[in-house]
Amino acid sequence: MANEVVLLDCWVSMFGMRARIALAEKGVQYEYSEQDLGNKSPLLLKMNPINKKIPVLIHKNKPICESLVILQYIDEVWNDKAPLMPADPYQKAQARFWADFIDKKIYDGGRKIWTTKGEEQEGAKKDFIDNLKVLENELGDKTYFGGETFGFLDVALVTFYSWFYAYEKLGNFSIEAECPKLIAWAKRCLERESVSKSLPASEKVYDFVYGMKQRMGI
Ligand code: GS8
Repeated sequence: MANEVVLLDCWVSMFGMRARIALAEKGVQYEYSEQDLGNKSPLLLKMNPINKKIPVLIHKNKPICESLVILQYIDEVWNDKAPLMPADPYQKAQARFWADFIDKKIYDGGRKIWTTKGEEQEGAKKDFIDNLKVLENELGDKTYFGGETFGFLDVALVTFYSWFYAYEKLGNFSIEAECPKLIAWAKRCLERESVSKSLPASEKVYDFVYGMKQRMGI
């Protein structure tokens, strides 16, 4: 592998976007390698034989898997600028707790919205909004989740924003009407080049999800 840093990724993945944002925040040059998840490459299978999922960060030929692990690795290796993790152990624990909440509730919750219909979908939308409100409450009146500086939890959550339009359109509801402060935070994050350049256009994500829904026969 010619490049010291390679990211195995897929453009529409909110997990892959996390790694992209972190690398951009740190100013790390890397090779972006788009993966076909319908036909996994020998490189992906070799680098992530356990989960066989993207993203995988390959640094000096060694793989790092799982987006939250990747974020922490990037933060520790390129520690000369843009710290992502709070320094305080308690704040660090809190950030990890909420990132885990996002992975468990927001990812699965969002998926439920576009894979169900009728009463099930209504329930999925309610749960999703309830969980976003929990996060909005955690944000409070702060600029970012960690306070004044953009950090780990902002990276972990903001990538879902690129999927919100698809959830809204396919679920026929408005996230902004329910969680205005969270949307204002997401827009604040998007003012950063690291974020705006790492997130695909919402319409493109919608087209992708719509296509997937059709392929799945939903
Ligand atoms: C999730 C990665 C994931 O779901 C992380 O990195 O944080 N917990 C992991 N990757 C998906 C694409 S995004 O939905 C993936 O690679 N799927 C391929 C498959 O499941 O076969």
